[in-house]
Amino acid sequence: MSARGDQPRTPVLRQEYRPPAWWVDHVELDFDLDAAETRVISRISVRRNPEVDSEPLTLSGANLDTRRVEIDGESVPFEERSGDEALVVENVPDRAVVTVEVLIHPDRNTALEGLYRSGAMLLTQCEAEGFRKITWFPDRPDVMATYRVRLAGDRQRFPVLLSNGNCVEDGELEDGRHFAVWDDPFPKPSYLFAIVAGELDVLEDTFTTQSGREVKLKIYSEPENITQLDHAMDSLKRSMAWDEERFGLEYDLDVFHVVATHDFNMGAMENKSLNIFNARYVLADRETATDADYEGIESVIAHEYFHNWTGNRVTCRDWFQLTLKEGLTVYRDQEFTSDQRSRGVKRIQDVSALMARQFPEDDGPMAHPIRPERYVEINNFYTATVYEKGAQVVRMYETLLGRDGFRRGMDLYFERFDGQAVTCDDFRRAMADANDTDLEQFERWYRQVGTPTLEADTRFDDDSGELVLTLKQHLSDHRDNRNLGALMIPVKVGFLDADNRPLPVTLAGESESGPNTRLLVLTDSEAEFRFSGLSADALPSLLRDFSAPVKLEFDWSSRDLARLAGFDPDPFSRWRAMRGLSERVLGDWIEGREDHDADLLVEAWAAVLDDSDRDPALAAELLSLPSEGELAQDRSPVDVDAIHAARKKLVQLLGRQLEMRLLERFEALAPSGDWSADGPDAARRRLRNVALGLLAAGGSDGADQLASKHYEQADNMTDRLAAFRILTHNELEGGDRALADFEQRFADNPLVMDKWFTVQATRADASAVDDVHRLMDHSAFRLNNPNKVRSLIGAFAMGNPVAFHRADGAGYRLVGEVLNQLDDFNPQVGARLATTFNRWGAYDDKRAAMMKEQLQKLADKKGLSPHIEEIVTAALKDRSGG
Ligand code: B3K
Ligand code: ZN
Repeated sequence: MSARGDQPRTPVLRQEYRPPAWWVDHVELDFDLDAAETRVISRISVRRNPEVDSEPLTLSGANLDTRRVEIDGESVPFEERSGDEALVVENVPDRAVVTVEVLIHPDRNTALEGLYRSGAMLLTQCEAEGFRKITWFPDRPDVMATYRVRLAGDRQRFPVLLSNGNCVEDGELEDGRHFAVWDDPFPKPSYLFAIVAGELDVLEDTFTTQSGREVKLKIYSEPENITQLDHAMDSLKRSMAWDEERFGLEYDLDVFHVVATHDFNMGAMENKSLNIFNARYVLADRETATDADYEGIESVIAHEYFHNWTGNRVTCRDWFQLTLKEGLTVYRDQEFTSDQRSRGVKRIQDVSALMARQFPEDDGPMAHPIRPERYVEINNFYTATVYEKGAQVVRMYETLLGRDGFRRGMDLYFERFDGQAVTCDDFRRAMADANDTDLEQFERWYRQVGTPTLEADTRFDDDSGELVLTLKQHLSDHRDNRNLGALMIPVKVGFLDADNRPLPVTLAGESESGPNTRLLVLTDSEAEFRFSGLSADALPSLLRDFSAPVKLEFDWSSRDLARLAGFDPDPFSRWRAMRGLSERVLGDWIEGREDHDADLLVEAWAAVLDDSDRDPALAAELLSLPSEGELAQDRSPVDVDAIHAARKKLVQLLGRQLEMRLLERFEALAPSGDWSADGPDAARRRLRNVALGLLAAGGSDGADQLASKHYEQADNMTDRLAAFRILTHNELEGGDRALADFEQRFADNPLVMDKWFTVQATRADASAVDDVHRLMDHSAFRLNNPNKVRSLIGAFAMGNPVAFHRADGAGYRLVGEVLNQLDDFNPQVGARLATTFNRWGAYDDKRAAMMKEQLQKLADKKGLSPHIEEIVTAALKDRSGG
């Protein structure tokens, strides 16, 4: 046996996938739990894979203090070296039980990966490669095994002992200790393994599946938060019912656990039957959670639950296939929310989030396909591209095959692959085979990099009397796109007549008139579509419902955008037209041109306000402006101050010109009955707060009193937070009072204090840098808590361009310094934050140089983590500014 030491970091390549030389059929784990030092004994039943060339058994491990290695009970000598990442065990018989004993140190685990401590609780996070921090193992997703886990620990400190599957035994031990044995009959990859130990309270309920089995549902939190679990429980039950109804998918074990923790690197984790959640996606009550929090909880609970089938029962063969489970599961949670709430509004929110977060990735130094070709650190690829763009790609199957066709594909996918680790190609073939159709060309969506452009043009052919639509597609100029060929792009189109009524869309040559929205499929780099029965002035509405993740280019007049914004039957198209119009006004101002469209925009907003009773949630979406970050996206060089000034001017203009209407809305939308978290009530609150925000920005007389009163009388967090933000961001009279009151009211609630930090970090003023510095010393702030880092530093770097890009570089230095520290103890969270320097090359020379300096400092740091190294190296190589 030998052990290999530190390997240079070379990228892993998708094309180099090889099946494992050894399978693991069964895993037995024995934990002797203690925060300072936990003893782990693993017995893994290995079996040589006859289908690949013989290789010694190679196990992955990190930071393990190895005490013993045995093959079939015979101890084998091993070399102990710190930093070892591979343990190569020679001469293992074709079938054997390998026993390993290691010591690990949860208390010292600041990266929050593997077994770590959060408050008094011990818990695990294994995806993607955290299991190797618990024991030596072939820690890759195509190695699937059944697990039996024995947990032992002090009964007082760890009254609750949980792992995956069913509890098959528990009991007392000597010295005040106790134990529990958990058995998970479903084979799973190691990344889905989990344990939790601690003093937790539980909310219990049951769900009866469609086949009549009763499932115990248990949601755990610290005892003081036990009253805040009802919404999560309700969301879970609705998710379970929805998955049966929509996809025929039933839960498969007798118990389902959710555990909330305050120290978590991301949102939540779908460990088999033991989902672990960031507390912010579990805990809610009226006083402390906003309507957006309620919706977030509902969708993350659903997402992790849905992973039980899309991710756990059918999992990924290798990490390049991540979008197989993530894109699909995001698509499923989006559908769930659409069915529970408003489909049109949800679509707008999802697409606008995609444009705000994923489009910049596609444009930046780390641009990658939804199925990446290479990675250094896989944790850097849990991106908006893999998740959100991946979900759009899944949605295109549904668009192309229809809802029933998509369901047939899903059914076949589970029929073929239940219990297996598979690929995106397997999924695509199931979709194709179930529908007896060819989806070979569709595969290119998994390989293309960047956001494709769809160029559209219309003309009227006088000879034939047909309206002709030309569509052309372009891929971005990336080396991986060379020789890829054309994509298969579903494009939903419609037309409005001169009175803004929808017209039937009939292709030339068809005898019957077509539907009002028509699906065209572009399969060549350019194609022409001819329509009959449309006059030359029919107004095209293109890419309805955002039927493909592309950038659409079409030369609408501002007047036409206003018409679409007001009358298109597709809510998404209305939103995009309204965005187009505001971007035009803002673009003119940013570039110092005179505008021609501001009046048109005011008129369009007035119309939305007048009509807002019908659908207040949609109205609130329509009355939104692109953020400063989004306005910076396609600009180079980015003029931070001009963008800020233009946006501010527009908000003021809208606030002033619409003052009477906004006041009327604010009064009319006042709550009439008891508070409820339901969609319609939340929508009214939302629109009301939009109105108040505009009034304040417009400098309306009395806006400060109105906002202060709104703050003081709020009986829920949505209104209180909105009022606090409006007071602070507009520097209104009463702002200081609200700031102090909010802090004092919620000092004991870390999730609400996160909001308090964010409001201050995002005040668009150069002095916010100093506030952030000061707040880092606040007693509620901890740099070793990811939620705190995100709510203060992340919010500052990503949501406050004016201060982050402060001319003297103070914003950059602050983030650079934080990154330097995070690199030492939580590189995963650090790497995310490091992407805020990605577009350094798009700024003026002075700013570019200062941002680059921060990147270079990190790059030069001795012992820099591979996580941050991968991000900064890519950023430094990229001078284009994206
Ligand atoms: N699968 C996890 C994410 C794991 C992230 C690892 N760095 C949560 C989710 O997507 O549901
Ligand atoms: Zn997921």
